Amino acid sequence: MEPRIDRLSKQIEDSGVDAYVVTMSPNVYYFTGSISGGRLIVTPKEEPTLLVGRLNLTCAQDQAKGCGVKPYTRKEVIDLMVGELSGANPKTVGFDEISLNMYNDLKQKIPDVELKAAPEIVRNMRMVKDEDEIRLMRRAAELADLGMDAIKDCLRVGIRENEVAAEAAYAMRKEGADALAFPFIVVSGPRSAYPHGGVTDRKIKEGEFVTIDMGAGYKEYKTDITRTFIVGPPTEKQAEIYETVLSANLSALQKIREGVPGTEVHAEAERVIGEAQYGEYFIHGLGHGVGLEVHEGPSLGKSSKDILEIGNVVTNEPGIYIPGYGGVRIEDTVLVTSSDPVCLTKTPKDLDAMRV
Ligand SMILES: [Mn+2]
Repeated sequence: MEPRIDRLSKQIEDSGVDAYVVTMSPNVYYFTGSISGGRLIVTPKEEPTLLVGRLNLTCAQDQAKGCGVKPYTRKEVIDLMVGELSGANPKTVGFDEISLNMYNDLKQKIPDVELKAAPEIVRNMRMVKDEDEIRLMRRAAELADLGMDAIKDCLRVGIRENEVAAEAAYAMRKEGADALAFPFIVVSGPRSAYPHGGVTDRKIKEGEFVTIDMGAGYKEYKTDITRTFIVGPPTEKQAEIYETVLSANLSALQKIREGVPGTEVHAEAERVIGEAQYGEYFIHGLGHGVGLEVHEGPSLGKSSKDILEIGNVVTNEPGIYIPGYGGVRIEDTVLVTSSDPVCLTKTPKDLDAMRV
């Protein structure tokens, strides 16, 4: 397959910019294979150049493929960028992301050049995973499942949220995760109504919902999984809420197919939760792409403009959050294929499996 960096140079010409600067580390990795970060300057005709801080020079020289590598000091970096861009004599330069400082510094040197945020070029490329990426994401998902196994083993009355997080992190890292995909969320009791409630030292009590949202990182790729456990037998209301979220998850999963708009997948979950009279408590979009970052394209939500393609990897994470009471979210990382959607995360999610 054509190297990604070459595909980027070609796309530059089609997308109305004369040169492109990659500043986000995951994107630098995507195009060069280097974890060094830096600023990758890509023009349609010349060899791309990766400018890196001296701290990361050896790393970039060892890892970066398909580009030259040059070191910079903070004082030199703007001049070096301008120098690398000058060969293309650009009228417009696109960026995946540009800080206000970088914008102002560049504008002083090249006032007549338009500097344009053009994240969609890279976003659209990264949305469609190739076979190597899918292989790494499958492994990352297996590691997340091992983390969930560890959680199921340790979850009991009296354990603290932070201890639960520690057990899962240890299990995942010991089995080969090189990172956590993002900081843990372990929310118990009334805190389970906070979709992004972090972790505290709260002790878990009998009869509570405990929602754990976490993911493993494996060779730069991430996965995302959420399960809500119930400590002890569920009440009728807990069971009703849980089953509603599960139905929404399973129903939306069947919509995660090539050609389906992100809005439609979200709407399916919304329909199921709404019909159960919990619509007002489903307060976020259904899902997001996952890959080198835990939040990337495509999006599954009310304002999504994306249409699913084969090779997309997205989360499917409906939830119900009742203030003062608690909440449930069930999330898997799902691969869009030419036939049925495939959940990469495989931890069981039927109500019986969630009782600890
Ligand atoms: Mn998620």
